[in-house]
Amino acid sequence: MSDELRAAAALERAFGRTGALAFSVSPLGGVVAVLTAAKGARAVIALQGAQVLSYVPASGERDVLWCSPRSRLGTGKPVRGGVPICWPWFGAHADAAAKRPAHGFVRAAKWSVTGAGFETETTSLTFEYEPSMDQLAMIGAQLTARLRVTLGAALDIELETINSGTETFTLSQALHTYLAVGDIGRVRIHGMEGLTYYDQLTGRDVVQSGPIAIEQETDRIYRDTAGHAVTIDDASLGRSIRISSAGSASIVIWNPWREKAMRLGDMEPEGYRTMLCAESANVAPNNTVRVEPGSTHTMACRITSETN
Ligand code: TA6
Repeated sequence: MSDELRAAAALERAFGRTGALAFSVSPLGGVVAVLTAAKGARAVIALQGAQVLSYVPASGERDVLWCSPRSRLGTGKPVRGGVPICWPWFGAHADAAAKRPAHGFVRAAKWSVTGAGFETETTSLTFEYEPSMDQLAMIGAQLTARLRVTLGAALDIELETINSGTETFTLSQALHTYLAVGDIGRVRIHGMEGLTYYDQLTGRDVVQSGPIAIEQETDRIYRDTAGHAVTIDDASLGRSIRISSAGSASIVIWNPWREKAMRLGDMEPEGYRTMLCAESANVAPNNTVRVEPGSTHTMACRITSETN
């Protein structure tokens, strides 16, 4: 029996619940949890990175999340798709000379399952990540990450940062959500109207006028977005996906477009046409979070989809 099968069997014994929660070895390799909830909603979460890979609502429509067919688990790299967790920093580390991984060090790390919850309408699963001694020394703080995924009429993801040390930590983070769309050219994104974004490609601040259309490589950090939900209208699939956030003051909108998609290597050449990242985040320099000693910060997103 492989290590993965042994691990899946042990988790099944410890947390499994018939008709609600099962553990198996994914076709991508690696152990995954499969959550089902009332009325047939389904989600798949990899232990690696505590990464949600799939979310199919009760309506049975197409998966709301996009996942690259070229991604595999267990390669040391994060799966390109689903909801990678950028923590305890977003993007390139502030100390460029230190050659630290982009988006922190937990996206491809092994998280532990620490709890499961079963309610009439929902199934939830909780994961924890304890940084290594080297990682704690790197960040100069005593932090633990906790992720809770709750599946029901929506997909709820909560990322907690627990500071059990004596030093304040300045946190940046993102739930780097990859959404599945029918054709990026027929998508309009609402909810950011009037907000200012930092354009990562030009280095300029821009005020958003009207809905967002994606017609080229797009890499924007909308700031001070608290209270603003994002709605992605997908004319091609005839559905609207809504992402509301809490404990988040930034929203990142990203599509690599053709040339960057080719350079990424783990994306099919035309893969950019069927995906869009809309990320609940807290991004420097305007929207970092000071996590005081003894405190816990929670960032959450709620993803729903409605067919039109
Ligand atoms: O969230 C947008 C972004 O920061 C882009 O700049 C791009 O780098 C993307 O994340 C993907 O990053 P990754 O490290 O997964 O290739």
